[in-house]
Amino acid sequence: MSSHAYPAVLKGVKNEVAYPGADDGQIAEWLEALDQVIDADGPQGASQLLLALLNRAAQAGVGTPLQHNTPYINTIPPDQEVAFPGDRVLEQRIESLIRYNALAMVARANKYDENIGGHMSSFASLATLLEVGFHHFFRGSIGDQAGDLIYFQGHSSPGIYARAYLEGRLTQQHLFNFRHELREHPGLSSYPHPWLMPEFWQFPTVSMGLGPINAIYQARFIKYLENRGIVPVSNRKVWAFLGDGEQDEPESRGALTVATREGLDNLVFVINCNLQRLDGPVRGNGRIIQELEANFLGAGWNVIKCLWGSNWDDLLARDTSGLLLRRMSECVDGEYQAFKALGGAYLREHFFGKYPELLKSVEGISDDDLASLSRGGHDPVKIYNAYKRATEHQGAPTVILAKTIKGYGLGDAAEGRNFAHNTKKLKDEQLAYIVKRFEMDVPEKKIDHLELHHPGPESDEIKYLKQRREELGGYLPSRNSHKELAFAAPALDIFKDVLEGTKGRAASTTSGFNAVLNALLKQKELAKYIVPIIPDEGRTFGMEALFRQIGIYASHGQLYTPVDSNQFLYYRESQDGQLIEEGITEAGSMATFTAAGTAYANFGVPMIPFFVYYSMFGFQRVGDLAWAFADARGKGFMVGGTAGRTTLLGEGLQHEDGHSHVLASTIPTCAAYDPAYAYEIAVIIQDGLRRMYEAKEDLFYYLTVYNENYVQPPMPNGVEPGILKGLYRFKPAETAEAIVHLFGSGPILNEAVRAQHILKVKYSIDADVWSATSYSELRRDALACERWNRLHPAGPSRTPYLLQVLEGHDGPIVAASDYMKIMVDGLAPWLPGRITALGTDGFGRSENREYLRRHFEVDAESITVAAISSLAKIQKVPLEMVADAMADLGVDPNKPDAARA
Ligand SMILES: Cc1ncc(C[n+]2csc(CCOP(=O)(O)OP(=O)(O)O)c2C)c(N)n1
Ligand SMILES: [Mg+2]
Repeated sequence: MSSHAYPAVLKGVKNEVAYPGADDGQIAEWLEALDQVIDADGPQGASQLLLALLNRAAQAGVGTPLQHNTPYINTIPPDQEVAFPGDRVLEQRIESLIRYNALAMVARANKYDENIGGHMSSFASLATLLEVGFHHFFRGSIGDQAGDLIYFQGHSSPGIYARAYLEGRLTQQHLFNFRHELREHPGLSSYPHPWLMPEFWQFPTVSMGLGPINAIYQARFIKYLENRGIVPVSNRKVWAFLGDGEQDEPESRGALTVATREGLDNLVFVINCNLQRLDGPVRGNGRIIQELEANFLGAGWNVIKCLWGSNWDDLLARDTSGLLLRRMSECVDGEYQAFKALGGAYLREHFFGKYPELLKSVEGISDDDLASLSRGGHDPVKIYNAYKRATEHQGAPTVILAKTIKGYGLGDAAEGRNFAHNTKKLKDEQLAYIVKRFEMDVPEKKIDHLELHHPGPESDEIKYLKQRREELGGYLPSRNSHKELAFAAPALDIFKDVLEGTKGRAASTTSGFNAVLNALLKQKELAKYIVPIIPDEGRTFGMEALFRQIGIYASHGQLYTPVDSNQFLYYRESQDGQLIEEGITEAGSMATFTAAGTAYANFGVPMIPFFVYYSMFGFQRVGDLAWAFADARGKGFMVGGTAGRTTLLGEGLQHEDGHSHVLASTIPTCAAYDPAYAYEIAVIIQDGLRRMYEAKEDLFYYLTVYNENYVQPPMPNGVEPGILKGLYRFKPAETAEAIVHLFGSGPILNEAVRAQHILKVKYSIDADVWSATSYSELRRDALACERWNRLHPAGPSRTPYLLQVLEGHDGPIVAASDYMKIMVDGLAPWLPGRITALGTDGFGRSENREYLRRHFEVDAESITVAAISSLAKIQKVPLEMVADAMADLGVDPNKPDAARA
């Protein structure tokens, strides 16, 4: 007799994949032989035999049938389970308390503040999956032990708060103020937001799909830090609790093979397969668990299905006909949802009733007992075993597909119902139902008033819960902002070469940026913290010297002799490589940027990421990841290369970026700069390091760098504050007081300088040229001053930097950049009627810079005409001069408007 868990199932199932005309007898013989091997040698031996058979078939030219699904039962058979090590009774009581408090918190919030929101059903399905982790697996950071990093399903936050309340980390007041963040006693944020609760939440997850991709790259980043010797090797895990509906996001599944390629056995995904998303079933007509299994197996993950609770074990063991397994496998998720929602009698009739023999097998079981047949994700024994296997698995990441019920325990009103997701209020009797259902001991008065229930610090439950967490290293989630961790920013003069300019040689700001990066890489203390991240375009940005110099990170080292090994700058991959060549994935690069940019909090090491990419494929491509980066209080530099709609020549509409600065300006902690010259970059990066890592401000930077070559001038004296604040006078009119001012950003500053010359030589007009390094910083400062003045009308009033620096410089302003006009227009309220914006609104074209700049009217000639036109408007020059200048400079007044072309 086999010692295996589901022998009857294995032996009884007919061969459903047989081809027409297959010899049933022959197949039966083979199956029997296999059964014997399983009996004799166990699953390991059988698995070897199957592999050998597949190899033989392949040698004989037989196309081997690929099957990326296992039967619809638990991956771990009962006889391979270990005993549950905890006190099940106490753990159940603790879980019930958490369920109760989470519900009371959300219901209370909605009772007193209609539509304030909150979710009940997601956590209800996730509770046991989390609790087994909290009691037995999730390690905190303590002493030498590196804690686990946990990505919680965002909308399960009520349960996490309820647990922290039992732990004594959050007070009743906190929970009463759930979703009341702006009151006298600020409460709890809706979802995991480190920005809002910096000592608590570590990872923003609620935007579907960001948790999974960030978790994968986080696990990879741990290996990177370990391989580079920056943190000690540990067995800390990254856990990601995810929704089954969430798996439809491309970010959820798009990076699965990264995890196998990198051998991330420090990563565990737990997918809460409650078969539902917000509106209805995830795959009403199919089986999401089987779909995910195939997907993850195909990507090389270790897949553990945890589908059925222990009370199915016996039924499965008795399934001599194989009909139960067949029935389990053939039902679609829409049916499973109904089986749970509609009760035991329905289950009997529609599930077991499909086959008379199957129906017979449950004859002696009451409807109530049928209804209580549980799912794997609600059974601590099954979950414990799945987690144990997952954490012991080596060489590959693990996904646990846990079958659960949305709204579990909430009763008929929510369990498995399509509207479960939006259940926020409880009917009067519902909380009482839950108390009864989970056999809790909560005073009726508390239930009636939606009061929380804490059994007191001396209760068995709280003592047990605290002891478990103590043994595992402390409470989670917990974010350590490492406020004590800081380093002194290097002095500006380490960038001496850059500050001196290129002395007549033409070079781009991209190469200026590279020079800055190189100078940083020469800093003894700081160099090791730098993490350059590139999604494949390193050569485009002239960064290939770094390949050899600091090496490309490769977890396996370099297993081949690179084709260019005879060259000095060969493609050097190494296990301790510093540069991350992410491949063509901006989302993946952004996830690495996030892991690196928050390493100061998660690992206590102040990593300094530089994410260098094609600016067009930045914010508009991965904007939500950038938003989450800011929420996570990420630090670092995003560097948008090949910037500028007219500066990136030839590439056309999909490549030429004229709006990433608009998008960058929407992120509150992003300081965005559009520098014209290399010395500006040096000043911005030096100050960025000071602010982020010395002064410990939570912000990050966006810089655009361009590929146009021109002479990089030396830094004029005393311009540093202006560079940082966003504007300084770069080249004053030479002979007389200027009557018009030209602002320029990026390479368009050179066009302004050329316009200054044309204005003087051809029209005897004196103009000042200003470098506008950041319209968004100028506007933020002006808005802050205006707000202050509005709220403090009695004064003294504050003057925006913009007006301070323009003091005494009257006359119209023409502001031109390679970005949209709206950047400039943001300053209009403080310069009424004074400023004309020239920018690159509209779709790009494949052309050279000369034509592109004329098309978008940001070339010197267009700037000149705009300057004369604005002077004519205030009668400083005769009106005819405008038409004359247009004719003279070849600016066609009837040409199409680029904004709409
Ligand atoms: C990118 C994004 N789109 C939409 C939403 C809104 N939303 C919140 S929860 C949810 C359903 C989640 O379903 P699932 O992942 O299955 O989680 P469950 O609650 O069932 O555990 C949706 C669509 C979101 N949070 N993020
Ligand atoms: Mg779901």
